[in-house]
Amino acid sequence: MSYGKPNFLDLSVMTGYERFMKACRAEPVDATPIWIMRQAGRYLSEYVQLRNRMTMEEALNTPEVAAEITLMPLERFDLDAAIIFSDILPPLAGMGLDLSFVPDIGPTIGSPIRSTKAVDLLGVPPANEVMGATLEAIHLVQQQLKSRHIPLIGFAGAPFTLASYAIEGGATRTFALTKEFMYLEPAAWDRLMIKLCGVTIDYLNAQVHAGVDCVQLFDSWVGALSRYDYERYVQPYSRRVITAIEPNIPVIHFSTNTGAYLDSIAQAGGHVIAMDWRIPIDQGRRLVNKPVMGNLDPCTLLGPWRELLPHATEVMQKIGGNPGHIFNLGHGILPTTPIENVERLIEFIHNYDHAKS
Ligand code: 1CP
Repeated sequence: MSYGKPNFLDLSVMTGYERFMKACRAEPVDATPIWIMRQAGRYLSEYVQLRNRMTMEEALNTPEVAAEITLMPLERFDLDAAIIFSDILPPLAGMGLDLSFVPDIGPTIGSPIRSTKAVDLLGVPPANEVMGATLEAIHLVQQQLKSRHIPLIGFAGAPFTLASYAIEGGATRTFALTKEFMYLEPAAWDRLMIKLCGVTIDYLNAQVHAGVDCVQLFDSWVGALSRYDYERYVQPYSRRVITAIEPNIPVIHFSTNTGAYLDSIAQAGGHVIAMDWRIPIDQGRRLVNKPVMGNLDPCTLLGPWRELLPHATEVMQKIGGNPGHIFNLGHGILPTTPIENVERLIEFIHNYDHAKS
């Protein structure tokens, strides 16, 4: 497809790979790169059909299937990046926790961590041993993507978000058990976070060696904490992970609900800071002083185009042609999203002309 008028500079049309990698380094691009969090998932009928034939675990553990799902959104849409089909939680199973994906409920941990002894029983196995299927899927996807000139994003859960699932056993509204453990057992919390760091660092670097071009660290639920608790109980560990990632690989550091301390999130590290819609993206960008990703509310894709258009325009106007922006939603795309809205949004972002707005 054509991208219409170049956005910021009169450059020749770039590949998705160039557009994405340059945006990570705050270099000028011909059009704003766009991908969509959870782009390989339930809003795609072909994904739903495939999942009717097999469980989440089967899909995750069969490299050919994981590769096929990763490529599904690229067959439909003109996206500038792919993200490997996996989940943030399987590494917890590798550590010895009893993970299952329960249909219509979500991931649950059978015997969550409720004691210091449980922390000490957790293993720290190498990713090659326990995440082999995902690493193999990365190989398979990269064989397809090289000729398409699209980067592949690898990912992992950040230590806090992983710890919250390990302790709560599943989704939670208050994170009360996680915070209670953090306050009551600070030494065990430290041991737990160090183990999670070890597993996450090894897993992200194994993904890099398998061929991903970029990694994203998902700290989806850390916004449950105050700034004080983030800096005291979490930031050192997130920093430890990010600083240990192979050099020259862009790191996207994602969180939600952290507008009040996004500067602190950025100080933990990451080349690109991803934020949700609760903070205007220009305000967020000033706080982090780095390239940014985001930040459209996924619910805006449920409405008609006449409502989606002003919301997407607002994000673009707030960026105002400054280099270092990857367009994305502020959190994962919802299963009820109409496909036409995704198509129109991508076309709109690629053709957006900052000079005219
Ligand atoms: O594009 C993609 O879909 C890539 C694959 C991907 C990613 C990046 C999946 C597949 N999961 C994730 C990350 C993930 N998983 C996060 C971080 C991103 C975010 O905050 O959205 C989190 C918190 C999870 C945990 C998880 N796994 C949930 C959320 C539960 C909760 O606590 O509210 C759910 C529902 C899952 C299952 C899952 N993972 C992925 C898919 C497509 C699904 C749905 C499974 C299905 O098909 O029923």
